[in-house]
Amino acid sequence: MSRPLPRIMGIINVTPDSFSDGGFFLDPDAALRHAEQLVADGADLLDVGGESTRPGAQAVPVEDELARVIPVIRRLAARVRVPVSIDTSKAEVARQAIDAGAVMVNDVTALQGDPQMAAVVARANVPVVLMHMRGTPQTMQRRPRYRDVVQDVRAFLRDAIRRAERAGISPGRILIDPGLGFGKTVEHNLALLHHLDALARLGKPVVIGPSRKSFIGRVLNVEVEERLAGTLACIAFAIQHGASMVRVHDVKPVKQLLTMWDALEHVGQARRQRRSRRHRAASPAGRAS
Ligand code: HH2
Repeated sequence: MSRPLPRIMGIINVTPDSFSDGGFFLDPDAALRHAEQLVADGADLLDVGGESTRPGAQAVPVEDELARVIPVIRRLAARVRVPVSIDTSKAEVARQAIDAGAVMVNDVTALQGDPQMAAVVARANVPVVLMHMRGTPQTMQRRPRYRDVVQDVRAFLRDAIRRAERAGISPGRILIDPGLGFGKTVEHNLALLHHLDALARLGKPVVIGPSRKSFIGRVLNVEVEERLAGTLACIAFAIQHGASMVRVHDVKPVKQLLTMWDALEHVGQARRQRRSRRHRAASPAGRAS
């Protein structure tokens, strides 16, 4: 049986300092034009963020984050036909974003960054992405160490799911994410992708965000603008290992990858079905029926 194809979450960074597209979409009109392009390219949903979480990024005051994301979310909710998610770890930003039309919360702190976040999500009854991060963006890349990265991240996400459900978030509204690049070495990121099935067995849809990240740059020895092929390889690998959603900057090539993948899956499935029909017809039991 083939799995459904992952959904494509297109990234809209309304920030001056994101690691790969900082400053491009600060103006709400530019953000809207970019969003429309991502939807035309095949995005199934859009993730709007107003605070960079790149290693070493400084925290943004709540008023600044609101001023960046709320006008954009309002416009997107009125103008684009796909759901909009808010990428924030602040409860007040999530609350106002939901009021402005966001229908999902993507929290890189897995509800631990703000004590009010779980209640905001539970009350609004919207889906939430719980992501693993070690430390904070300021500290996370200082000598990251794990006993066993896959088991440690799995245990963190299992506990995060329990906390979310205890806070009243509906079990069917929870997604999980290993947090590629968040407090991980190159080897940690590769191991998490390689063993994604172990996270998928927690029973929640798995989101992954490898897009243009530095572990790809380190493996291929390329700068940020040359990481598309590496991103696509991560996504192709993750599809086979249980990813349900991919968070990406370059929607068009990812959509092409998924469409091609689907065509290949279907041809294999149709061939298997034909062979098993022939096999049944040729067997004595099959002939008798
Ligand atoms: N990665 C980033 C931000 N948010 N959310 C989830 N669920 N998973 C991720 O892997 C993830 C995320 C970092 O990427 P980007 O938004 O492009 O950069 P920046 O944080 O510098 O804005």
